[in-house]
Amino acid sequence: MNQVLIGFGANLGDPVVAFGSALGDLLMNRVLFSANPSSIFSTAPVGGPSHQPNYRNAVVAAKTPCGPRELMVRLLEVERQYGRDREHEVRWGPRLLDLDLIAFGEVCCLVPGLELPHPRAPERPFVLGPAGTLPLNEIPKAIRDFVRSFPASWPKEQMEQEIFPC
Ligand code: PH2
Ligand code: MG
Ligand code: MG
Repeated sequence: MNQVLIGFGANLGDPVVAFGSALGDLLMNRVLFSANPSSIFSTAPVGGPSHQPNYRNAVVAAKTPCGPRELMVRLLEVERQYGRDREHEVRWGPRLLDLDLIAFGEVCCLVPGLELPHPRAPERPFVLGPAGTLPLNEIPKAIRDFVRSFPASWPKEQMEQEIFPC
């Protein structure tokens, strides 16, 4: 099985409910195993339209029997099931559920529709902060050094104190 890190983000609907049920689906359908979710954080929008609501963000460290491409397809399917309509949305605009494949083991690749590790993850506090609350040995190696060197003070200021419900 492969060690992966998945980013969860949303700023429409009820993000906490969406996160919990999306992770539940991925576990029930045996896409993910041994999932370890971070807490959920409230974060100011980065990029995109200026007047969008704050996001909720979390990450989940997990194991998967899928390859990177198949996992990506499964994540996109779940986004769709939860109402995400990529054809009618603004880039980096408000969304009901965003599931980002942040890193997959030690894999580095750049092919259409799949870049690993996620190209913007190393500069995104809303990914590195939550990831920093998980044990480092559960963070895929491709992204571990970025997580290790991210300031540990960040999550304390942003923590919503919500347990990831799954
Ligand atoms: N996702 C984006 C763009 N901006 N900002 C925050 N705070 N959280 C996100 O998840 C996020 C974002 C594109 O996916
Ligand atoms: Mg995405
Ligand atoms: Mg995203």
